[in-house]
Amino acid sequence: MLDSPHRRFNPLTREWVLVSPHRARRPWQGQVEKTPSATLPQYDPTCYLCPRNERAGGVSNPDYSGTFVFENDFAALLPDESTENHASGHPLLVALPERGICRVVCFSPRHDLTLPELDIPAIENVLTTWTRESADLASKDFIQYVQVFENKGAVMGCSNPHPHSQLWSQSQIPTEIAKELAAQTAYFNEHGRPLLLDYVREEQKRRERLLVVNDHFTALVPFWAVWPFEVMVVGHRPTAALSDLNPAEISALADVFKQVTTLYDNLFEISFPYSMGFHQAPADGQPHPEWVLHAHFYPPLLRSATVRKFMVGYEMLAMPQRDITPESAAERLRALSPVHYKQR
Ligand code: H2U
Ligand code: ZN
Repeated sequence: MLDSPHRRFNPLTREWVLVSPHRARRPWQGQVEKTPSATLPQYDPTCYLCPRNERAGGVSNPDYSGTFVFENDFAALLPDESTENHASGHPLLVALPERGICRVVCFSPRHDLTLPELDIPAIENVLTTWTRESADLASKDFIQYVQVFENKGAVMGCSNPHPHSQLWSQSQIPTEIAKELAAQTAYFNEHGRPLLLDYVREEQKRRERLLVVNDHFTALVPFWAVWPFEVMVVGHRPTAALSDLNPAEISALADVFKQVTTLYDNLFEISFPYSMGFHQAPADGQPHPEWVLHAHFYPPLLRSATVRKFMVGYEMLAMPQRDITPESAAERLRALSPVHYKQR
């Protein structure tokens, strides 16, 4: 496809990304990441997420067998109403109170099993846990948005290798969601159809960025991807939240998650780091016909297990930039074995 420098438009956020396809060939003498230790024990007596162990706050985990949910002991948001006076006395100095609830979800008691290594029923169990917890948080009158996410790997700031994820819920709509809401609402008002359904239909015709397609979900490298091996998983019908999914859709989503994360691990034959999260519509009590539930995977690695893409100088100061095209990233991922390298 396009081989010379160009920019691409992200219609979900209405932002641009600079694409420099020729640039991945440049030499690298910079930082080399440590590869995560290949073998972890099934149980680690020093892990604060393993069953029966004590967490930092002094509470002990139960002897859990499926997923395990707890309130974050160091939560970024607190549910209590603030009694502080936030007025600064100047319109250029604005601070507002923010309330919320943060939870941690362990995928399973196994310290050593990441998403692609879990079987489909166990992944479905993770999905139904995220669904139940999201719905519970969304039902609180002061909550307007629930973010489900997983930081995986030390390079993404994950604090513990025991596979886990988080839910942060808050009283205002966060920045990324506000951008996606504005774009999807404007598109829906103009065309009468959800933006993401039109997008997925077009990608299914073109095929060059597709990774995995089943009856209910499509995984692809978005046309406007910023991260080298970024992936988006999109539903095939308008759904505002995880709780709108029926059992067949949950199974289909588990299948796509297993396949995508297996391809990821197979790319460099390591446990592939990323930040992943769902974008659900705001929990604001309004109908959201414009919204299509989707997940974003943002992995930092670029050309090997040890060389990452840095979003620095130009990206911090001007706009995001990528080195390989989304089409070549999709092609590389598609060419990999669907069987996890540890199971071969
Ligand atoms: P990350 O690895 O993605 O940072 O998630 C771990 C979370 O677990 C983190 O938000 C919480 C941290 O606050 N945590 C506890 O709630 N209890 C503990 O004993 C340690 C970590
Ligand atoms: Zn553990």
